[in-house]
Amino acid sequence: MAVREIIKLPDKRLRLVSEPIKRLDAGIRKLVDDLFETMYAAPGIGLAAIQIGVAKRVFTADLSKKEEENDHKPYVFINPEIIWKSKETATRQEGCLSIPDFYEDVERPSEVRVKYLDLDGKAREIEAKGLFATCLQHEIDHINGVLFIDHISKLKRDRLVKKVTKAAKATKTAKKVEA
Ligand code: GNR
Ligand code: NI
Repeated sequence: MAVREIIKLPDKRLRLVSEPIKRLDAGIRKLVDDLFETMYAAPGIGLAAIQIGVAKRVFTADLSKKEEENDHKPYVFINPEIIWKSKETATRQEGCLSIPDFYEDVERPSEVRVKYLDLDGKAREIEAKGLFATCLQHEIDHINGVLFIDHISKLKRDRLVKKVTKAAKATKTAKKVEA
């Protein structure tokens, strides 16, 4: 197990569409171990593989400390798909470990049903509401190269992207000066 580096905006890998997982081998189990360790260390309620630079359709989630609405435990979602979403929506403040120190309200379906494989390759379905429903949609967005800032106003998004791009350039220059 290892805590891995979480990649951050403006890293373009966050825009990759992750590949389906074909075989649940030792490599995938190690990846899932690393996802859990990195997620708990952050700490976060969910973490998609692309956030540690691996473009495979898998994420972990654990909301047991955060809410009591759903049945909580550490979850692994492999090749997840949203098979139903409620017409009713909910607005919730979101954050992302790949976009540090930025929080905005996002409106999404308030309940979703998700089909996925567990770590044993067993097909499962889960229905979620509340923060868990938000988290599942946020993570499934990640594996499709979508970020929560894509759901906010263009003005707010452009402002943020400009800020992080400028900060990344400044860090790069500082590193060059050091070297
Ligand atoms: O830890 C996280 N908290 C969170 C809060 C509101 C909506 C979504 C999230 S997911 C985030 C961790 C993360 O970035 N997962 O991709
Ligand atoms: Ni995120």
